Amino acid sequence: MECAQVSDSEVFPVPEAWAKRALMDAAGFEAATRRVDQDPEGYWTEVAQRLDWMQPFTQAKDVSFHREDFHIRWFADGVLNVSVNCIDRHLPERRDQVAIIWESDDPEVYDTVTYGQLHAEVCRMANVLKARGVRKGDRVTIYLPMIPAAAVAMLACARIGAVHSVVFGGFSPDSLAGRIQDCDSRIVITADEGVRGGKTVPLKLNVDEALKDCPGVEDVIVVRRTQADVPMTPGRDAYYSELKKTVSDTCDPEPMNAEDPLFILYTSGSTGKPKGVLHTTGGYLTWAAHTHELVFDYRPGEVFWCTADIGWVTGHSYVVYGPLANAATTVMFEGVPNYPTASRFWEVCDKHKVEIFYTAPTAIRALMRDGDGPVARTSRKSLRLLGTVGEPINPEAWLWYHRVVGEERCPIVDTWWQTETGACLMSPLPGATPLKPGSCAKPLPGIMPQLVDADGKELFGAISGNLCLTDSWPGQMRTVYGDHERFITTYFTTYPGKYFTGDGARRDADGYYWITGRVDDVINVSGHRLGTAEIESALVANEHVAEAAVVGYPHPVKGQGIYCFVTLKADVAPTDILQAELKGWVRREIGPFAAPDVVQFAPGLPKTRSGKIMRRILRKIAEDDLTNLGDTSTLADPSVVDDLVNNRVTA
Ligand code: 6R9
Repeated sequence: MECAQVSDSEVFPVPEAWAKRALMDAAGFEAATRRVDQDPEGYWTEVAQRLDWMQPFTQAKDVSFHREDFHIRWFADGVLNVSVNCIDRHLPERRDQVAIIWESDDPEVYDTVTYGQLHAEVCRMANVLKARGVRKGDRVTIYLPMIPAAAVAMLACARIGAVHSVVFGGFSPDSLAGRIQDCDSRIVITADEGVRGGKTVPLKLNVDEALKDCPGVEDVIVVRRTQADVPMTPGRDAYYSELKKTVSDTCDPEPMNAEDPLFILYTSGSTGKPKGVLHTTGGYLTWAAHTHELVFDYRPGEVFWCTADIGWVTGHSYVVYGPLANAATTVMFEGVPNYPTASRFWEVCDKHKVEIFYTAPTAIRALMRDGDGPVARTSRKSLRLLGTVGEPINPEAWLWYHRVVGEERCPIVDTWWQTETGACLMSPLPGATPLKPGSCAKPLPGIMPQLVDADGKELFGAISGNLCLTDSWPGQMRTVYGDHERFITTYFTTYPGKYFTGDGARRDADGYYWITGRVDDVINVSGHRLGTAEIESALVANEHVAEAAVVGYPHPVKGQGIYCFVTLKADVAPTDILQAELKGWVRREIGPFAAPDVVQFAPGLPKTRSGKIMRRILRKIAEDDLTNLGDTSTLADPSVVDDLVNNRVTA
């Protein structure tokens, strides 16, 4: 039975001091969970009171996951503005409180932005956008490094009702172009260059390259970061530093309906090109702010640091929107964990007196390899709470994080969620939940997980299955931009009437959830989500490649590595040079974080007689689990498997 295995795991009780100080202790957690069950409308109405509404809503929840009557609406007739909730309403008491601490890549350089300054900056950027013709509902692409201007640009869009689409600065020109085209944005905000780990990233040059395929873009606003001399196209490109001189530092906020779009964020799925996940105004902000307070036991003014890039959903919800809605001091870090040394994270914690620190397991595993020394030589005494997100954390890394970084004093919240869910859905609460290393513990009040078998039948008790959610929450995505049908088919048809997460999970006898990873063709590389189909289509776009199949395999630092099986065109010789070339090719086509770890040339791929590639077999080979290849008798040509096994490449 499953449970035997689970009961071995060590349990870390809630520290007494935490139970006392917590906004929600164990009893409170139970009460909230019961309350939302008995009176959902009352519960959700109360949760949304944390925001300032220009016009109150009359109904909190209005949802059906059934195809005949499919709709997801929260607080639908309420009116509010996100930038007002993140800035203006804090001004009377906190004009001079630091909103953003910017820690640059260079450890000698940092800056702070107060709420008062943030207000003026956001208004200026909003006015610049308006002057360039941006109106409510228009899409604005943001391709910026981790500098305060990135948060300013997002909030400026929110102020005037424009819909932002932030594209991670690590994406290639091609990936950027695809995202600009898909949402048809006429304007791009970028920087001359980004800086990471002592190296520059040619953001403006990437934009120029991307725009060769985006004739619809009329305006490029360039924020100066390095002052590099970059080409400027007259009539199209302008420096923000010039534009902002011409506008006022006040800007009336646009009253937005709760269900008006706030942003689009592209994410990888199991098929086709990345999907534009659309989030709306009222529900998203309610959920980002509520979970930021609950999960991190957050009180206004505390110094909160989420290391994620704003190009990913974690950066949206826990660098910008959640913290700022809660009047936080949020740290924005431009650099990388190991530059200039493996002590960097902890030095930044000491320098800015960080109280709550939130990062990805891959960073922890990478730092763990350098041993305890780089951690031990810092103080970290300001730290009270640690968090992880993005992928399952292995118990070894969890224990190291707990013992070495947190000195057994700081609870760890392992937060499970997705781009689609807007913010956290399952996590321990530091004052309420005993911790089990590697488990994201329990659903937050109002979240209804269900495990189902392949046929969609509900599974009870301690068991593994496919993870669904049977009901909505305010921060749920509302559609795939431009393709509502794809939204419904992707998430609500595998198991009709339920949202399918794409994750597998195990529930133990205590009702704790353990995410086992994706059950679809999505892989998670260093916490970055990638579709194997995307990498395959990048590979087959190469002139030498006839066919490709990509799978993930366990990687000690990245979580998963990228293993590519590539069939070359008939007249192409399989050389080491070509192998390296193909890795570089994918890197350039998608972005550096998508570079394959392994390329194995395959004269043939294992296919069924109907031509379907049997990925199960390829996964086993990539994992080096050759004893257990399963039934290969249904293959069109079973001998291809022998060739693949004999020529397996070690990373
Ligand atoms: C927030 C974010 C979502 C996928 C998700 C799951 C994995 C995220 C996790 C986790 C185990 C956790 N994931 N958090 N797995 N434990 N605490 O990462 O969004 O980039 O959309 O990725 O990441 O597989 O389905 P996103």
